[in-house]
Amino acid sequence: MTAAVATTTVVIIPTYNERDALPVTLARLRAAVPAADVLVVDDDSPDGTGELADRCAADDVAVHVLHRTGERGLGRAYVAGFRWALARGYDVVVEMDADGSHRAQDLPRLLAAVPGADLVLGSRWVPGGKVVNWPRRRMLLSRAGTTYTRLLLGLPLHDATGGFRAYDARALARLDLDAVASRGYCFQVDMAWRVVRAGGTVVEVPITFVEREQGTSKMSREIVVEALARITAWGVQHRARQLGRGARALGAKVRSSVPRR
Ligand SMILES: Nc1nc2c(ncn2[C@@H]2O[C@H](COP(=O)(O)OP(=O)(O)OP(=O)(O)O)[C@@H](O)[C@H]2O)c(=O)[nH]1
Ligand SMILES: [Mg+2]
Repeated sequence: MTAAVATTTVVIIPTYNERDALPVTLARLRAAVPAADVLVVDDDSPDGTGELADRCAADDVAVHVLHRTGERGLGRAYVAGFRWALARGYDVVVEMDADGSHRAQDLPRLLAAVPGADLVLGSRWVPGGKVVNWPRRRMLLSRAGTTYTRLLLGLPLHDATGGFRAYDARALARLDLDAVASRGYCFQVDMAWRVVRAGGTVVEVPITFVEREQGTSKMSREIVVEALARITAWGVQHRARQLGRGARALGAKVRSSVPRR
């Protein structure tokens, strides 16, 4: 009889000025999924979140901290975290916000869906999914972002912008992380789009998303503008490729209909 090999999981939490929220999130996460390790990726937060994370790591061997200096941005922070996780051989890599919006108690359901999926998305916009205390403006932005993404990229997902997700590390390792240029929240669309284009399986699991109770949002006009510009550019490239393929197929048909001499 061969012994079952335990799956190893790391939850990556990017932080920028999350001093009040981080300890609560870590405590809830460690209670809900004690077997998972945690990697906090802090971008030199002026409020001391990085030092606080170091103190949490000193008290708990499952908690690790990656300090990035001189650069900011959710996308690059996650890519640095992914590289850290892949270098250490974790089987499953989770993305989770520090601000309490992603509930640790939903994580076991996400992890349960990983076998057989390359990416499991925690989804607000599938039956059973919910949003609590979100201003109407944010709700509209999220719905509009997902609809735009579906239309332009043909991405068959209900919540492509969400940041509570679990990757099979093998699928993550197959992606060219150097090519990921997205900085803000379009990073989430970018990654889902890459998994789908690589032929990967994406599964959506309903989650309850709770508006942050502490700290301040990093959502800005720049982040929205970047998302619009990048998703539009990807969409145009995608549709041009589809047209090119259609034209080539038509060419083939036309050629094949010409009688051979
Ligand atoms: N390392 C790092 N983390 C970031 C950066 N920007 C945001 N984060 C973290 O990414 C997570 C999501 O950021 P939020 O500000 O909550 O963005 P949001 O969820 O779209 O906005 P809210 O609805 O206001 O919460 C949080 O844990 C942030 O601390 C960044 O530049 N670097
Ligand atoms: Mg948030």
